[in-house]
Amino acid sequence: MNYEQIRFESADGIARITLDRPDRLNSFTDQMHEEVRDALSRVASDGSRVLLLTGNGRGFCAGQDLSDRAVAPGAAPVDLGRSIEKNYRPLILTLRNLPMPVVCGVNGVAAGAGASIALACDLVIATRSASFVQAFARIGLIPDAGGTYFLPRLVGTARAMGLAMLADKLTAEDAEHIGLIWKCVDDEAFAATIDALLAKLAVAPTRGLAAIKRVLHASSHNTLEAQLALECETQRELGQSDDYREGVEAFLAKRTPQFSGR
Ligand code: T3D
Repeated sequence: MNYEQIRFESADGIARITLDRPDRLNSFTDQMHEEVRDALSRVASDGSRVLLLTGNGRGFCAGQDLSDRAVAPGAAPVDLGRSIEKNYRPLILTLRNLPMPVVCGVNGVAAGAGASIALACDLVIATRSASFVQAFARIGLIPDAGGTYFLPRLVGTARAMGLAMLADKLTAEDAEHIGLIWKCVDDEAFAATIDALLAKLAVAPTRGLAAIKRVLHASSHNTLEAQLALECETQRELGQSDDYREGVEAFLAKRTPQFSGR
């Protein structure tokens, strides 16, 4: 597929998807969804060991492209459920289920479903000038694309309620302070920080990282007993991996491990 609204690169175990409609703050159209879907299916099978999702220009993503919607007074109502079912739900589930770390590089404002998509990723790094806006309430909607799931789990119900109902801009610094994201870094350091992180993750024990992702996410709905059982089962499985053997051998030999990701 030829991409017109995103850019996709994959090399040395690192895949990068860049949303590329800067004049519309990278808001999502049907076409962009299709292109991202296609790129994600390539990431799943091209040997990538880490994925970066980021945006081009001064925004990360402003959610759904609202100019795509015919919502003039008197017009037939739009079925937003259809758009969510077709586009946003599979996107969020794919990001969550990819067996590798997904890094979100929030290069600017993340609004509406754009904010939810960022929160669906595993490590969110934002520029200091970036911001997060739960813009949904401004147009009479609820946080979708997983927003109502991620927000209370990341920052608690009180903060989730305030962010969702007031729809105020949250600075990247405040997002880091309240635990909504992993880190915010100076704008000038953003590209280098992301590159270093991707390089580190691309040679890490990928199978182990995928398991960390799966098991940590499972903890949000498991009992302690079920979680302990899952840890036991997962550790048993990882104990059979090449990377575990290599990690232990390298530790004992006092050398740097060479993880294959298997
Ligand atoms: O609909 C469905 O399919 C269901 C799913 C819904 C999921 C959703 O995401 S609903 C929420 C949709 N998103 C929003 O409501 C956010 C709308 N945008 C904003 O509130 C603001 O643009 C921002 C807070 C993100 C940034 O503000 P600011 O002042 O930095 O930029 P701006 O001037 O508003 O935007 C720059 C341009 O991008 C501007 O176009 P112009 O005037 O230069 O020609 C603006 O219209 C355009 N733009 C920004 N967001 C969108 C957009 N165009 C279309 N759709 C957008 N979402």
